[in-house]
Amino acid sequence: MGVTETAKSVILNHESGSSAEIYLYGAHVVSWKVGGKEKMFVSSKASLDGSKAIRGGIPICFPTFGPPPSEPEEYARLAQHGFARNQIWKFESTVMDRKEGVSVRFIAPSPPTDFKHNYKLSYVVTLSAHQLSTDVHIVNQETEKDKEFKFQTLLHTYLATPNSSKLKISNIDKGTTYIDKILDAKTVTSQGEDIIIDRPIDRVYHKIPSQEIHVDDGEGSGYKVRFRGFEDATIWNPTEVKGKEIADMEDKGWEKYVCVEPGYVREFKSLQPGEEFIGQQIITVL
Ligand code: TA6
Repeated sequence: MGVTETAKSVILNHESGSSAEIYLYGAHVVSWKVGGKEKMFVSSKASLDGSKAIRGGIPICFPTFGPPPSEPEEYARLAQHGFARNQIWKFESTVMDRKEGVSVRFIAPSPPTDFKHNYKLSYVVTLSAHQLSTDVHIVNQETEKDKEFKFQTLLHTYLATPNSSKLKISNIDKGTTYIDKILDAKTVTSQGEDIIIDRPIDRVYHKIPSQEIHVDDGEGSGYKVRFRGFEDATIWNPTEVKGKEIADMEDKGWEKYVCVEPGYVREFKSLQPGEEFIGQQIITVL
């Protein structure tokens, strides 16, 4: 069968030979292999014992992304990227297990007691021959009229690449604005140019019309990252300049990945009682 449960993770195996492993800690994809090759970068210095968020794979950011906002108070006291990546999720069910794909669903536990919102957060991971699809589902479970639930969410995907200095990231439409976190959060308008990693890159693009980003690894392969529901995307690679400051980043780890991170992060998404948000990321190996 294509789904194996262990004490700490769920492992998917597709008949094509592709596989994926998702830790219950953070519902965190820590491995995705296609043709025997690892497609997720995970730092060899990452903590895998649940003591801190895993450096690599696909961390889920929720209910905030980046440093918390200054208000309201219950959001202001959250840690960077929220708490979902540090929670122990529950493996709920196998959604399908056949030729078309192997798919499983996880449910997040209740929020910390001082974050008083009634929502349901679930995550569906689907593996097929050359594709990994990861969907975040958020439902506002309040019943009282007008009790909205606001959040940000993002999939902080570390795509493994052989040499980040050879990468070319493209297909971000001309005219899309981004916040350049390296340039003191300056807002810049994209000219549709390719992104190369020749210095630290940390950009939050707002509402990318194509909803599709291409990564050419410079060695004949790469990825297509499509997203639906999510509108924004961050592109991040710290290079040596900033990567050396990250305690759990392996030496030269920044040369082995680029983060392409679909999300809903430039604004807060608001859900009315009973409303659902679905954010989908579909990564295809090229
Ligand atoms: O998505 C990029 C980013 O927000 C960067 O600014 C950088 O700090 C990175 O995430 C890593 O965050 P982390 O909390 O996992 O160290």
